[in-house]
Amino acid sequence: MKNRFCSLSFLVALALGLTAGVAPALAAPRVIEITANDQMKFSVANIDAKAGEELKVVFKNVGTLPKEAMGHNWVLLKAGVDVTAFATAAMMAKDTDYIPAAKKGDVLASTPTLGPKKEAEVVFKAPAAGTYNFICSFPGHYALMKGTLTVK
Ligand SMILES: [Cu+2]
Repeated sequence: MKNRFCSLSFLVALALGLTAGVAPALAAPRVIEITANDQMKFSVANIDAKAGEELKVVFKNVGTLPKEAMGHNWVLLKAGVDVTAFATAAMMAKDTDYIPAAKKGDVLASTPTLGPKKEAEVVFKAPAAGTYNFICSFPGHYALMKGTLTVK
């Protein structure tokens, strides 16, 4: 009797999981916390990952200056993207949250631009092996606010 109940519970859980289209709890994405501050610094300079691994970047602006003066986002670019060209175009892209519409295809993952004490998260799969740049594309920030995702 107990066994039957267990396998029934398992089937129900499985069905629920399939219906919801969610992965089992064991496959939850690995969380990477990154903060950004008024000194234009990310707390993380490099992220190591395995190809295909699910990652969740939890991004926090821990600064106090207003968003208009010191907003931050986290933008992961595809391999081979010219970071300077992207960031230069992003300066003019306030209306699209500093992701230039013409260069949307250069982006693997990104968060909205955050004001002080705000938080956002983005879930994505680590791409193929290689090195990928991430930046804050708020005007003038990318020179200091940059890092890499190293996928093996
Ligand atoms: Cu920034």
